[in-house]
Amino acid sequence: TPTVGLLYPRESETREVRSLDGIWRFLKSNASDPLRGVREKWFDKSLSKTGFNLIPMPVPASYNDITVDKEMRDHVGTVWYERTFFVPNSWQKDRRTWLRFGSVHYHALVWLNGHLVMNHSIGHLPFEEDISKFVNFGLENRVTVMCDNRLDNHTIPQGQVHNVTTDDGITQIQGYTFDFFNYAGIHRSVYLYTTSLTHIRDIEIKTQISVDGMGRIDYRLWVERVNATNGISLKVRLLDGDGEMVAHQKNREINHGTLLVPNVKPWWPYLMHPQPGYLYTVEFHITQYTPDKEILLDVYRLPVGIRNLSWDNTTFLINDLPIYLRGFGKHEDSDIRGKGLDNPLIARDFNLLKWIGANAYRTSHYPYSEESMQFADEQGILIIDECSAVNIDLFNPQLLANHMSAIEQLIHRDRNHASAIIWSIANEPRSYKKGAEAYFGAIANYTRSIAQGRPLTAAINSDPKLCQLSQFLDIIGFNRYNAWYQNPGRTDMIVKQLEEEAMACHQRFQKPVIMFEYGADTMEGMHSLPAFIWSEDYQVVLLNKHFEVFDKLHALKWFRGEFVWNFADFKTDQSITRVGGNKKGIFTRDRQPKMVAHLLRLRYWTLARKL
Ligand code: GCB
Repeated sequence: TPTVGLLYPRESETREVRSLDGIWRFLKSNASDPLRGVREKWFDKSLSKTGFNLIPMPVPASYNDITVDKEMRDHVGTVWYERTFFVPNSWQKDRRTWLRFGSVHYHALVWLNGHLVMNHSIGHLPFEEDISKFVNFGLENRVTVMCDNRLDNHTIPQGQVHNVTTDDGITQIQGYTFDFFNYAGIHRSVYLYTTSLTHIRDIEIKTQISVDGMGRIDYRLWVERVNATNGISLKVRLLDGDGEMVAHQKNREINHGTLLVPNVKPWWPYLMHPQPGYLYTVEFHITQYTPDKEILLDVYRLPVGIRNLSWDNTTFLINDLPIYLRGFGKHEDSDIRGKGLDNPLIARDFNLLKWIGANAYRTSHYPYSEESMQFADEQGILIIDECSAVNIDLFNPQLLANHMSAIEQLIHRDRNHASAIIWSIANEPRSYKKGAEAYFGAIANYTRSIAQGRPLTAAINSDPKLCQLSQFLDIIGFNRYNAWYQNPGRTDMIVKQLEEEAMACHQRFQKPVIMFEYGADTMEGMHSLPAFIWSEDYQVVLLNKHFEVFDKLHALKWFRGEFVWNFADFKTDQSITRVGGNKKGIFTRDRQPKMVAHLLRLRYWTLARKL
């Protein structure tokens, strides 16, 4: 089912936005009885009435690393959040009040003043509801959230909860096969906002540039109209980067239209043009005309980059020029806040991307924050936009439905971003297994039906001879850890092997190929000459060997990009292959360069100048 609430909340003449971020009250329920709070209706009153100890918890943030309690870090099951807030009386008459969560991982139930108002699964994506009928205007209101982090065979991604016997008795643990820590909580901002009764619910735009330099924006609007709104009309204005109006339209047709922009300034990726990330603003005004007056009902402004995207069996073009991607796999991950939205971190990451000369990253292995997508639009960083289907394995109909929903919500949220250029439908699924072909045939068909002019990819580690998924893709992404998981220590076994692997991907499927993952765990400060695994020197040698292959492949045209794993070190579950987390970062977890960053910087800048 298509979801709504994916339009980013923005202030305007007709919209007010209030943040509910800050310190909430928090309660961890007992792992052995995760649904006790639902049974006992903890949402009916303040959580303080439960008699349990409440602790202060920052929102947005993962709750796992905020305390010094191991049980909090490793908690499996539900937690409860609550806060109070006021809604002004001025929001009541002829208006609606919306409550919106940027992301709660994994499953969320939300009550307002004791009424269940939202039920959402799959973290990393926003959801909202019109809460007007439950709001106490001019008085205090209470929002209660129950968040459940359990993953099972039907969740995206999958996981399995099982019992283990400890010295203190039986307890539940969450198993999963992906290596990043299953952080949970209210991960992104919570907003309260108001609109008129008649207002814009959703917008979809498509852009194009013709050979004569004419830009074109086709828009569709979903306007929620309320009874008395006869005589409403739509005014659309397009403003350039300096706020000057360059196109406009006024019509009674409020559902769709087209704007033409002569001498358009295209949206270009970073280092492909002196002015990358050029954005226009489309301004939508909904007005009601009555015999004696004109009433402004709604205004929404959407930043828009105008660009062309095209591809064929060997290449991928932006504004009709072939592009080679220089990038990273990333994570939303940092000390203390885990996966919590962190604007300073986003800003720092974009500064590092620009410093190193990258032009792209993949949102491995789930949709990243809307704020980061806005940064990418503004800086001209290309996004391979991945849904949260990492390592899926046991294919079943309910998983398929949830996977489709994850893709629908992702595309719906990100379709208006110029930076989003490719949809990634999965990372390292067990695509060699029985059932994978029917499953991914269905996923690919569905994604293509809503793909909004973008190609489909996936990050694949199955042998191309056995992979049942690649046949459905437009661009083949592959992950390989030569001289790390395969032949550790043998940097002399990279070149031939990798070349053969890349060729095999292309030969079997006849599509453009991108390397989405390669790399080596590296302890910052550890040195060894000759290079020895885990040392900074080893990471340098390993990357250099890969570059040799990339240069050869690139001459073959169909090789369209290189993404090193990972941008920065990140937290994982506890295992003997991880020292405090995954250390394949080019930067440390606190975003300082390892030695290899300087090598990569030289390469990415050289490529940017050459290609
Ligand atoms: C992979 C996964 C990625 C891991 C990486 C590693 O293949 O896609 O999530 O972090 O390997 O370092 O093991």
